[in-house]
Amino acid sequence: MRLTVAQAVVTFLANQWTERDGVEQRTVAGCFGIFGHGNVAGVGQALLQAQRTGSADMPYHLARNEQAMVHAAAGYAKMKNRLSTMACTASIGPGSTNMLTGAALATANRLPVLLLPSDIFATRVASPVLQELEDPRSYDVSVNDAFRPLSKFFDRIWRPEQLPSALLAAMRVLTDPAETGAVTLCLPQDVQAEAYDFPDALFGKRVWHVARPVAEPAFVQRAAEVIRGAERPLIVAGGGVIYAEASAELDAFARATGIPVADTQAGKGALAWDHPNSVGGVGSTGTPVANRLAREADVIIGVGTRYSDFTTASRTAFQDPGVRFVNVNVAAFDAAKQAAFPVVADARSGLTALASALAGHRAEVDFAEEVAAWQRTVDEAYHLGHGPLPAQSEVIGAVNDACGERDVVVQAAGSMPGDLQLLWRARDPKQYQVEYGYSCMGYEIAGALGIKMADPTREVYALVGDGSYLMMAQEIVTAVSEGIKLIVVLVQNHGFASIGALSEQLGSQRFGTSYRYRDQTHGDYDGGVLPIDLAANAESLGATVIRCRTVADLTQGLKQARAADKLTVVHIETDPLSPVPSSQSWWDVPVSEVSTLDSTVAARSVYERAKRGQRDYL
Ligand SMILES: Cc1ncc(C[n+]2csc(CCOP(=O)(O)OP(=O)(O)O)c2C)c(N)n1
Ligand SMILES: [Mg+2]
Repeated sequence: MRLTVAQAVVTFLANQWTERDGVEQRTVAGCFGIFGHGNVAGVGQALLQAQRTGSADMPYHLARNEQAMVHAAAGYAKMKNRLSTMACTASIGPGSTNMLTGAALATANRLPVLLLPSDIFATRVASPVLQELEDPRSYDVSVNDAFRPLSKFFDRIWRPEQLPSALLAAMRVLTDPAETGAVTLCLPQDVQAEAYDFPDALFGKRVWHVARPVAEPAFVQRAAEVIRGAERPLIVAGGGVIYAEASAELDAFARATGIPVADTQAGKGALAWDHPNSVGGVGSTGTPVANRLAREADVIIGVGTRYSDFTTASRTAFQDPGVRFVNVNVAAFDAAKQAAFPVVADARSGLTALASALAGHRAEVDFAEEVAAWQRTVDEAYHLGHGPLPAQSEVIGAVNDACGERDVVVQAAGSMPGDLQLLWRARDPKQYQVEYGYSCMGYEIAGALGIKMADPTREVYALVGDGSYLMMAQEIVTAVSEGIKLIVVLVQNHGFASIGALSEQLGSQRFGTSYRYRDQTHGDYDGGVLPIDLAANAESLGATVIRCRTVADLTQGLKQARAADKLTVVHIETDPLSPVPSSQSWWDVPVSEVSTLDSTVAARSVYERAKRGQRDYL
């Protein structure tokens, strides 16, 4: 088939399917993009031709920022349990490098995204071309080489002959749950438009079967022995449980063994908040119940978790001197963490195997009363009656109350991920969509867009801080133009509540963390509040905006937003200093060892004391 390289890419992608448990879906369901001279006549022409002639089904979605479109693709993939994603085409130079942060986010979170950055001329006839960064050491280096460390597969198509093997490798990595992440195929702008006689077989329907790898029986037996010997075991449920759709197996395992289940940011919702074995988040932003159990546990059963520092409270969460780990993970890399007894398996097959190896075994761990007491604390935080401005915990409570069983909440950075991890009551495995692998400010609206595209049957609430909003709100325009309804809850607290609190705790006196006028006498940002109106800003982008002052207004506003049929922003101002219940945990953020500031010296001594609790889990 004589096609251009770009036409071949589009035709190929339209014929790739992913299958798991007998269900097939498109591996790459569509393409986000922003055109420039690097892709308008290559990939752009191919997408146009596909649409006009019906030769390939590859819907195109014009984004407003390349970083954001990768976030949308990542959100899409996360919502689809990594079984389907989107491609992203960008022009050469800045259009492509704008995708770097998105690539890192996808890979950090182990989410598949297919990136198609445009690249410099393969022929070099007119080099340097517009937006080419010349490297005097070599002509085959371009800015796109920056994608290499961020990608799980990277290739550059210098010649059309290279395309088939690159495409197959790209699909293999995208659909492998242990390997997946950002996959980057760089497309030089001249090669995109170059024709070649591609083999017909490249364009037939191809199905990528997603495995549920089964654990080695000997490894299951060893792990089961360790769990049988445990007196105070604790399960840590990570994102892998949700991606493997293993909630039913986790539920059965927990009920049969009586072992409490804590969750990570990616794993929240694996069990509903009111499941008899649920003890909430574990680690730096976990519940005091889960953290008490973690402190005393002699065996931790990590399922589908990569043990970020938030989960381990920077390796202070698990304090039993002999604590051992059993890790069920599809990736050997993660299964081996904390010198664990590894069970390299899909969460569903791994839990099933462990459950049968443990038949009849029960651990007697007591936590029900503590959980009940903790839930009273959550109720109080939801209804604090804080004034004059409401507390963030009340906003979270109001959104939680407004949410139906299947509604989705999206967040990524600021003080909200921690507060949500602590306080959110998840009722469905796909309800809690907090991106906390890369915790990227600006992910929220863009990610929510992809999440809603992945499942239009659910209401999607993007909770956005003012810092995140100012970084990346422009996909409101994309959502408006695509007719995609989102509910954006815009939480205005005039700066970084999160980093402000952290700064104060670490002796840095909230330096440079509030959005205020610079005071002309001492130079800090502690002058008056800035005359900005983010609600008006959202309105100017085409959103319907509801301005709320009180929690009662918010409840009313959320009801209205839920009933609306277009993107609605619910705006509320909160008190950045409002209290949140304590996690009774820690996070390692090093404080200056020497300082002439009393605040730093004091924080350093607190830091050194906390640091002594750090374990090596060897
Ligand atoms: C892209 C990016 N830059 C910087 C950070 C570091 N950071 C984490 S939270 C935060 C402030 C977030 O402010 P806002 O969205 O208003 O949330 P708040 O802390 O007020 O809840 C910053 C700067 C980040 N996570 N992502
Ligand atoms: Mg803020």
